Amino acid sequence: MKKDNHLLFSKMSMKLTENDVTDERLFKQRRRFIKSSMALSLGAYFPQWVIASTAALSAQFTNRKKTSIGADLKPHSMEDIARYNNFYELGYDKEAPQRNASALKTDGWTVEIAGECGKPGVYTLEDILKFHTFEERIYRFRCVEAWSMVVPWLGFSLGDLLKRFEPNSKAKYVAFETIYDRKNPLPGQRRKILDWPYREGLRMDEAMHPLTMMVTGIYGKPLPNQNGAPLRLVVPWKYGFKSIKSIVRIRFTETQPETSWSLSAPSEYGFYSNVNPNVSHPRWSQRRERVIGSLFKQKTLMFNGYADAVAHLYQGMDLKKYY
Ligand SMILES: Nc1nc2c(c(=O)[nH]1)N[C@H]1C(S)=C(S)[C@@H](COP(=O)(O)O)O[C@H]1N2
Ligand SMILES: [Mo]
Repeated sequence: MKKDNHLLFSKMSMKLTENDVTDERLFKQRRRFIKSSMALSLGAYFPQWVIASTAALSAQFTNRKKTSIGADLKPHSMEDIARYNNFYELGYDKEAPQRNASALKTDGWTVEIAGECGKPGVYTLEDILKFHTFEERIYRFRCVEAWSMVVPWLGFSLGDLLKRFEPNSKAKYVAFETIYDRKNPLPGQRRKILDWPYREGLRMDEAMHPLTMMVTGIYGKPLPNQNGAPLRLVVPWKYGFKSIKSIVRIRFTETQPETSWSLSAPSEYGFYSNVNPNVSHPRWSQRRERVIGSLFKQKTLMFNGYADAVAHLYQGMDLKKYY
């Protein structure tokens, strides 16, 4: 019997109260409210809807149970986040994933856990998600192509999930794979643009780092297919291609796993691929980034702004090399 993920998610999101996540509509209203308060002097007339929404807004933004991670960042709109994508399985131009989103079927999703651990097996999505507390974290997201966004992800620390499978002492790395059905490939998988399935990996300490996230939603709603439904990785200090989408397999390994982009162009896309403005891509600079939906470029930050939290993981490594 197939499980409907949307049913599963609606059960799951019922556990989240309204105050736990950023509702995009309220977020926009709040900004409008702030703008209008600045524009109007004290005692000036406020339109009724502004007054009516203020109580809900203050509850939404002061009482929600969410981490403060990224509270200072302004997230992009859902339209931007769900329209401008890289998801080669669903096509190669930026809007193709949205166009072809319905080709990805997420009903009855399972994740195989394999390799160096005590609890290998095939788990349903429900098995994977139960026991976890969902939280919203607003992260910077920096693609290796030198564009960036800010996204309010919903999910939990990957480490909390991995621990449940009892990785053993040989587990030095974690490998991830995206859905690939040879007999029924997704539109973008009919050509061998990459050696399918899309594969990614992390060193164990990177995978267990509390900032590394297993993501199931954006703006408090289930992930759009084009953003990697029903389950994806987000590693905010690494270039976007490390954040593999629509995961069906997780394997604990003793040796560094092969990763799709390194296989396809090893001199351009390394295993580590930490965001680093001081090391150019062979074909372009990484100093600055184009902010999606804006005319401006901004400076790229070391480790995408997460250096305080993650730099210690790379002590002794030569950060001038392109990893
Ligand atoms: N399976 C899979 N995962 C993927 C990709 C892909 O093509 N296939 N693209 C990567 C790249 S290059 C980026 S920048 C991000 C984009 O995530 P977004 O579309 O949610 O912004 O997904 C990453 N994960
Ligand atoms: Mo990317």
